[in-house]
Amino acid sequence: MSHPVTQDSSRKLSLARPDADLFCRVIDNFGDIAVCWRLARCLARDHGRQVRLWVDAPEALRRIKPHGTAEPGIEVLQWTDDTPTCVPAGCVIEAFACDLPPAFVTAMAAQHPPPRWINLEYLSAEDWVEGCHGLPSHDAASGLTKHFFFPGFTARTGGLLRERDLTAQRDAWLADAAARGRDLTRLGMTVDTGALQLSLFGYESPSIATLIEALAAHARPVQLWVPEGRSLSVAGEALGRPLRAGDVVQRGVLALHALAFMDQDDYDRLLWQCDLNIVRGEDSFVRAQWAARPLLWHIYPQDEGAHLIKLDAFLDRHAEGLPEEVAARLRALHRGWNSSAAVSVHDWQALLGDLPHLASHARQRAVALASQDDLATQLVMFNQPPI
Ligand code: TRH
Repeated sequence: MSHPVTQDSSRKLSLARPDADLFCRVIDNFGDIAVCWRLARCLARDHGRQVRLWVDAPEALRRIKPHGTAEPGIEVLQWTDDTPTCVPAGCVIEAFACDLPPAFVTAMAAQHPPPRWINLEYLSAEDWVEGCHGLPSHDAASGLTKHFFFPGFTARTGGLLRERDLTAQRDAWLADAAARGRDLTRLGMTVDTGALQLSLFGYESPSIATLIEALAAHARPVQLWVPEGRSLSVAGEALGRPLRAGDVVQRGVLALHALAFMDQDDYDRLLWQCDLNIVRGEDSFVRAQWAARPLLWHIYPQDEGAHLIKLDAFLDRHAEGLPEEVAARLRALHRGWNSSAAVSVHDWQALLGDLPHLASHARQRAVALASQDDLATQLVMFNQPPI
């Protein structure tokens, strides 16, 4: 059932009529395909569904799954202009309003009954999401109805992507020192157990320079793990030398380790073992919450500062229950990190001082979020009869 992504438009489809067709257009970076791949895998692994995943830029998928995408129940196909005509699945998911191929929509309209057409939206913690989740929208051209499916943080949204065994896997890994040691060595990490552990996966930010300065002067040793990418380039500029995977740079008590970009599942392990994770976009942001560790979110920047409204909406929910002054500092730090001005060394030091509060808070938040149905489960049930 599983096939590597192919560039060949003459490929044969191996799933006769799967349960879901999932279309993904990669806008930039990895988030679009990261979310779609994870959803496909949850549908296949946790719900036994068969999924055809159509992606226009398979190279992005290869970056997060460098060892391939062989997975029972999932067929990954390149979405090209000459997408073959095939019988659409009972559920067709258009990720992030990516516009389905017109010929495919025509094929959907020819089905009786037509497939359930889902528009999977980006994640937001804003209040309006509850009112829009599940709403139908009439497609005049085809006469079909599509439904908006909004991920979210509350019971009246589509929930968050979470594998059924994720918490158990995380806790087992953390409890098994030998497995942990093996995995971390495999990732090129030599962990100093006495050192504060941080990971950094964001976009460009001038605050990376002040973060390095604050960590270098911390009261105890620090290891900062930075996978290849945009933040690593900025860290290199701050340190006055280009950084490549495998490089280690010492500044005061800080050891900055440049890591090779890793498999998506390995990235989870990096998050699990850190005391603070700086994450970005959508998928790493959600994974940091399932890691149940303090996080700092580099939100994907949008025109006219629209992302700052989303950032505030998340912080309103996330900071609930934190002591007022810790919440205020966390909010100010997020604002600073997501602006073009640098966070001060003093503010970074305050964050490090707040870590014990933030750590127990992150554990409570993860438990509360995990009590809601996950996104794939909700999607299966959203279809009546369930897909
Ligand atoms: O890559 P992102 O910035 O993705 C995006 C896109 O820009 C997208 O267009 C936008 O809509 C969306 O954000 C909001 O960040 P994200 O979502 O965190 O995706 C990164 C994925 O890469 C995530 O699944 C984790 C994974 N990853 C690895 O697989 N290996 C690694 O080494 C690292 C650091 C990350």
